[in-house]
Amino acid sequence: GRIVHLADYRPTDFVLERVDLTFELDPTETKVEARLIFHRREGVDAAAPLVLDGDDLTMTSLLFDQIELDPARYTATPESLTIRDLPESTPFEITVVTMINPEANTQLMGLYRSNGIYCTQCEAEGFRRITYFPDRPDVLAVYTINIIADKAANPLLLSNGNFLGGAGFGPDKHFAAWFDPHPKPSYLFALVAGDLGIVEDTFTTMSGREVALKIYVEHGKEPRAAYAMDALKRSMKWDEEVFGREYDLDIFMIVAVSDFNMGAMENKGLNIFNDKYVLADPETATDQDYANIEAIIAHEYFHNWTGNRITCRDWFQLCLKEGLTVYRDHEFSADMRSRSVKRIAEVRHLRSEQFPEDAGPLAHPVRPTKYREINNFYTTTVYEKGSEVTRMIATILGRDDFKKGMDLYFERHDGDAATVEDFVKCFEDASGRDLTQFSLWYHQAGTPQITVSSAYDASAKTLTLSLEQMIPATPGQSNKEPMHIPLRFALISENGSEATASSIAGGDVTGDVLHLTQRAQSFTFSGIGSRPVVSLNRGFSAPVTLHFSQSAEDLGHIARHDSDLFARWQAITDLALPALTDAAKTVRDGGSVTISDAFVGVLLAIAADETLEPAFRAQALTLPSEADIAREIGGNNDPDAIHAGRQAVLMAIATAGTDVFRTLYAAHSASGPFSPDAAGAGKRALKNIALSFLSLAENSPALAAEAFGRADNMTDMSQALTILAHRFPDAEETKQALIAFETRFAANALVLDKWFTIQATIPGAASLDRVKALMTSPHFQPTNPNRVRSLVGTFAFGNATGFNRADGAAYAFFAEQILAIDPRNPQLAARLLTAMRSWRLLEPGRADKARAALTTIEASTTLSTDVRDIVDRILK
Ligand code: BAL
Ligand code: ZN
Repeated sequence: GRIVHLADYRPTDFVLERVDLTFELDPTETKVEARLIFHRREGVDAAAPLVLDGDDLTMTSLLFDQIELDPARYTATPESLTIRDLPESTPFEITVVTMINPEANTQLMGLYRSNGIYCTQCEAEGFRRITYFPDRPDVLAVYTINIIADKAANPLLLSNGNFLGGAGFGPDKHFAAWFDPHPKPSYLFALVAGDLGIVEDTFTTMSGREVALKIYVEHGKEPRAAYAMDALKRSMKWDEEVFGREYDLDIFMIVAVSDFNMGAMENKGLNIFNDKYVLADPETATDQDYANIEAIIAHEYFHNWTGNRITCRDWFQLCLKEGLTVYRDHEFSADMRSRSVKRIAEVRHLRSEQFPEDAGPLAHPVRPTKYREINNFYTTTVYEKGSEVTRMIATILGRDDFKKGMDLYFERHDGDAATVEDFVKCFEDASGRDLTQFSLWYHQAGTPQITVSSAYDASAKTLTLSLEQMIPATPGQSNKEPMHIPLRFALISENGSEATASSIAGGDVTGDVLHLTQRAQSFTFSGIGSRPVVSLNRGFSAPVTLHFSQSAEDLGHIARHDSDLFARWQAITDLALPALTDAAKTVRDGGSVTISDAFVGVLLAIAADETLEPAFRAQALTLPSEADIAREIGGNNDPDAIHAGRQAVLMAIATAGTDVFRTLYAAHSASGPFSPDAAGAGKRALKNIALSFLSLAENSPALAAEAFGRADNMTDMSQALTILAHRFPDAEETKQALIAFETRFAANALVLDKWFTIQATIPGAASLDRVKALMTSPHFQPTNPNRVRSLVGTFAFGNATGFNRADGAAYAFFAEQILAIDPRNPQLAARLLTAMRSWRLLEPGRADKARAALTTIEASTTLSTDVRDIVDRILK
C-alpha cells in the first residue's frame, strides 16, 4: 500500500448529500444497492471525476440519475469506481449495486457473519468492502437503510438511528427500514441481522426524554447482560452530570458478537461488542472482566459525543476521539471505583504497553503524520498516551477552565469533522493560556526522560529542585524540542505533613503543579524549615520517566506517609525495581539473591495496614512484572535470569511475610455473598495475592488446590488455577484442576479462553509444546480472534521465558502462526506481531533468532499491507 501523508489532506471534490442503502441479505450472495446523491463542491474543476473507494468489490449495475451509465463514462475495479463527465453544479444520483459474500469475509471488516449473525465493522476502512463510497471520516451524510432478509433465520433487522417500520416481503422474507437523522461518516455505519435474545430497559435523560435501551446477546445468555445494562445506565447518567452530554436518539442498542477484531465499536445508536465485553456473571467472569465491561460500555457510549457528534477530519486525528474518550472512561471508572487504585492500574498498563511502544521501532506521535495502514494505528500511543495528554490539559488548566474548554468544544464543533488543533484551540480560548508548547505532546514521539536532583540548604531554608528533560530519538524524529511537562508535587516533612514554600523562584508553579518548560530548569522553594522529601509526579500527572536518585529512606518515607496513594505505590515500585534488576544480575552471574530488610519491611507494613483499602494493598504487593524489569535493565536482556531473579525476590518476601499473609488470607477468605463492586474485588485481590505468597512459602499446591475446590466465583477459581499451573505445573492437583475446569466450562468459550491463557503463560521453555498441543484442542478455533489471542497472543505477549526460549523455537513457531493467520485476518496477524517489537533489547543470541523469524515473515511475497507494515518497521 502507498503511504498516506497528513500534509496531503484536502476536502473531497464532491459533497455527499444523502445515502440510501438497501441490503438483500444472503449468507454468500448479499446484494447491496447504494443510492448516493452528490454535488460538486464550489470551486472544484468542472472536469474533476468522482472517485469512490472500494475494497474487493464486484459491481453488477450502475445507474446515473436512474439511467444505466455509459461504460465509457466510468471505470470500475475492485478497489475503486471512477465516474467522469459529471454536472458542473447540479446534484446527481448514483445507484450502484454490489454483490458481497459475508460468509467468506474472514477479515471481519465490512459485512460478515459471526455464529450465524450478520454484523458489520466499518472503522476504519471497512465500509468500502460493502459498497463504493467516499470512505473517509470527513464525509458526513444522513443515512436511510432498508434491510431485506429471510424472516425465520433473521427475526431481527437492525441498523443505526430510529426504526421507521417493517413488513413482510414475499412468502419467507421481511424488511425493516431505519433512519439516522444525525449526519455521520461511513465508519459509524452498522447493520445487524439474525436471531438473538434481548435484554431491555429504559433511561430517562436529563431533559426528560425516555430512551429505549436494548442489549442483544445469544439466546440463553440474557442474564449475563445484566451488568452491562447497569453499566450503560450509569454511563448515561455520568455523562450528563460530569460533561453535560445528553443522548440524542430514541433508542440505544448494543449487540454482542463472538467474532470481533476489536473490543467494541461505537456505531451510532448501534454499538457492536466483542461478547467478552458484555457477558458476565459471578460464575464465569472475573473482577477484571467486570471492570473491563464497565469501562468499555462507557467508552463506546461516550463516543456518541466524542467521536460521533464530533468526529475526526481524517485518520491522523484518531486521538481526537480515542484519547479523549479513553480519558472520559478513565474518569468514569475512577468515579465508580477507587480513584487511586484505578490510577495505579492505568499507569501499570501505560508502562507495560505504551512505554515499550514509544521506546521501540513502532514509536509514533499521538497525532501521526503518515501511515501505510491505518489499522496499525489503533495503538496504545493513540489511545492511552492520547488520554494522558488530555489529562495533562486538565491538570494545566485546572478543573474549571478544563470544563469551560470542553463545553466550548461541544458547542463550537458539534456536527464537525474536527482536528486536534480545533480541540486545543478551545482550551486556549476558554482559559487564555497559550498551549503552543504543550501541543508538542501530540507531535513528538518518545517518553520524556527527566533527570531530577534536589538540594536542601538548611541555613537559607531553601530547597532547590533541578530538572532536565530529554526526549529520546524515535523513528523519523531525531531532534526534539523541550516540552511543557506538568508535574504535581509535594514537599513532605519529617512528620508526614506537607510543607508550603513562602516563595518559589525559577519557573511557573500553580498550586501543586510545577511546570517544567525548559530543557534544564531549577526551582527554588524558600521558607522550608527542615529538609523535606520530594514527592514528584504525584498521581502520574505526566507520562514520563523520572530519574531521581532518592534514598531508600526517602522512598520509604513516601511509601508510608504520602497522602497521595498513587505516590505511595510509586515509591514502593521505586524500591522494588532496583531489588529486581539486581536479582536478575545476580542470577546471571551465578550468585544467590538477597533483598534488603528495609524494602520487605515497608511492603509488609503496607500489607498489614488495615487502614488502607485492600485493593491498594494488593497493588502494592504486586511487584513490577518481568517486562517492567526488562525495560528497567534496558538491553542485553536474559528473560530466564529476570524470571529467576524475580522468583527469588518473591520467595524472600513470602518467607519473611508468612505470618502476615496467613492472617490476610484467613481474614479475607470468609466468602460472603458475591458482589462485583470495587470493594469486593479489592478483598478478593488481597486474599488471592496472599494465597500466592503462602503457596510459594509452603512450596506446596495444597492450599491453592483447596481454594480452587472451594471457589464460588471465577476470580477466585482462576486465581487458584493460575497459582497451581504457574507454580506447580507438574503437580497432580494441577492436572486435576485443569481437567475439572475444562469439563465444567466446556460449553463456554469465553471461560475456556482463561483456561488457554493460564496454560499459555506457564513460565519456562516447556510452554511452547504446551501451546502447540492446546492448538489441537477441540475448544480452539483458529478463526476466532478471542481464541487466537487467548492462546497464541498471551503466549507471545505474556510469557517472557516461554516465548523467548533460548533456542528460538518459539519465534519460529510464532512466525508460522503469523503467516497462517495473515491471509485470513490481517488485522489480527499484524496486532499479534507487535509482540516482537522489543526484540532488540534481548541478549544477542536471542535477538539473532528473533531477527531470523522476523526475516522469514518479511520474505513472504503474499503479506497483507497490515503485516508488511509492521514487520518492515520492526526490522528497520
Ligand atoms: N473506535 C474503535 C473502537 C473504540 O475505540 O471504541
Ligand atoms: Zn474508542
